[in-house]
Amino acid sequence: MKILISALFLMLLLPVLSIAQEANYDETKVPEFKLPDPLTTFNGKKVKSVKQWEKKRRPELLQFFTENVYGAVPGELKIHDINVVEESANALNGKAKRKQVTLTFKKDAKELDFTILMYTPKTEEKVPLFLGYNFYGNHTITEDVNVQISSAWVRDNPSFGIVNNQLTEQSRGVRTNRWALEKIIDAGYGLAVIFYCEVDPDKDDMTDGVHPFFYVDDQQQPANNEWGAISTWAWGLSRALDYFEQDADVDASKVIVFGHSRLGKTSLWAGATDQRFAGAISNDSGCGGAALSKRCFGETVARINRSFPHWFCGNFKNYSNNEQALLVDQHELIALLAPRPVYVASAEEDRWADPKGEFLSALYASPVFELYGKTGITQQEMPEVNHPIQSTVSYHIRTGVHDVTDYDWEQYIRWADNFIK
Ligand code: GTR
Repeated sequence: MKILISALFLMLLLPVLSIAQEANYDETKVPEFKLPDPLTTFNGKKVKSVKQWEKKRRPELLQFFTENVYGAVPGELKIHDINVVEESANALNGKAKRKQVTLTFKKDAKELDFTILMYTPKTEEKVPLFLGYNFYGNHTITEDVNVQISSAWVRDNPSFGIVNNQLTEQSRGVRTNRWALEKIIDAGYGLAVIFYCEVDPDKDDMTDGVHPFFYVDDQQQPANNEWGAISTWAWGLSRALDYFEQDADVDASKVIVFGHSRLGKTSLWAGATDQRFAGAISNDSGCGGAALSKRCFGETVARINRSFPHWFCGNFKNYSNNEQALLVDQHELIALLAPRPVYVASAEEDRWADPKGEFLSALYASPVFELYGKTGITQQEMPEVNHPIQSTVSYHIRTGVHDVTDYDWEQYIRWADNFIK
């Protein structure tokens, strides 16, 4: 009887134990792993020139990430309508111009639109611009009452006044702390933001957002190699860039794609898939973003696939508890940005995102940047906290938690001044 009870107890406990194993915080439990060399092709040939990288290695890496990690965009969908819904030459106490631009997409009876909120410095010249998604609607990044409240689905957050998946006036300005808007404008940059759920709601439902635009017959979800949510969000950023190419205020050759956390995974993938982006910033992007998967530290592939089954493509599930079988790791995602500047940032207390794994990714991506004559990360050891390393590949770890702070933005601006502006 005793044995039976213990066996039963163990059976009940097993799922809990395996969940615990999916998040490791012990450096001694990091498995031995061999990272693929970004400059050796899948069939073992050394890449010695930019030409070999661009003709052979880059395409095969991009294809692997596309088919096995984020998923392919199944077709083309161009902007159908551009509608400037509101603008002002005198926003932010006379400091900036503001524009709210809705992009509409149509196919058969389907229609989708999302709105870009942009602030640009008051100048006649076209300006470089940071572009990024926000988590709770454009009106949350500023107290500016002229910013419209989105009606898209959003996860409830009663402390922000988000109830029944609807945004309300109460959520205005609740995320100003994450967007150093005045600093950005004062430094001569524009800032453009989009509410990510307008492109694809962040839930495990592949019948909403932009996904169904490409379904054939009664298809309900993407094929295993087709796009998860991160790919749809990256797609949306590229469509915003299509728009900037015709906007009089923006220098479309100097658009830096920025993102925090899941949206940092997205900014890296957007930068990798769309070489028009001048640079990319990953703020605390962690697993499936800048952090190496094979270290299995903090959040793991198994854990992220279980908590967020809709973020990656179906094929990525093959690597849950099987990271060592991946033919790539995330340093090669960063390498896909080369030779464009890329910034990887971590936070000391954000162990879930594995700061060390994020640093190592930036370090091991660097040889590809060096092939182009650019400077990557040249030191093997992580820098001290609040001591950024800035070059074409940049990295910092700051004090504090998983968040975006003024400190982060100050570093991004300084880096953009030197490597993009
Ligand atoms: C967490 C997730 C992380 C990160 C974060 C976020 O729950 O495990 O990978 O993406 O969410 O986006 O806020």
